[in-house]
Amino acid sequence: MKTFVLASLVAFSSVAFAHADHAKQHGHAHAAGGQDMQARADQARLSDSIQVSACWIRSLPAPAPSAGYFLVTNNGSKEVKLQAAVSPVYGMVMLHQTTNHDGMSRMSETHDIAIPAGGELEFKPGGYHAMLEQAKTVPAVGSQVAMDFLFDTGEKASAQCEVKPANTRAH
Ligand SMILES: [Cu+2]
Repeated sequence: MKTFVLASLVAFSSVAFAHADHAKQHGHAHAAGGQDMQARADQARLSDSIQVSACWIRSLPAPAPSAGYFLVTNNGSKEVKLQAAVSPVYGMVMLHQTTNHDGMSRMSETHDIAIPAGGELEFKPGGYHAMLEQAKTVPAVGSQVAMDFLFDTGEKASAQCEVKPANTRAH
């Protein structure tokens, strides 16, 4: 697992730079996985009980990756785990978590993020997010990007994510 250490007060551009480094180091290995995930998403059944809503993307100019934020709602009677996300616009999507320790912000790849039965989990700046890399086209601010979310139940949820400018801090 790769982790990043960032001073919490660094400018936003430095955060973008760290992401770009990450893409350079790991882009190839994850790209094949991205295609597999897309195939899995195409075949997965749309869930009746899991929804993804309020999805938006903080769009950064390439080669820096963009970040996706959204709300996962689990109306089912069992805990579910989010395993992966895919989008036709990005060659690679990873699930990341940002944590803070002693004034340092770290970002690491994460898997199997649990959403409790009857509960919800918000992916938001400073916490969980989807890291969107290898943009095939640069989506215009204000446009919508489709994303599919894969769960350990074998089901998926779909969302349309609004593209917002790089300086967007929250919803
Ligand atoms: Cu990230």
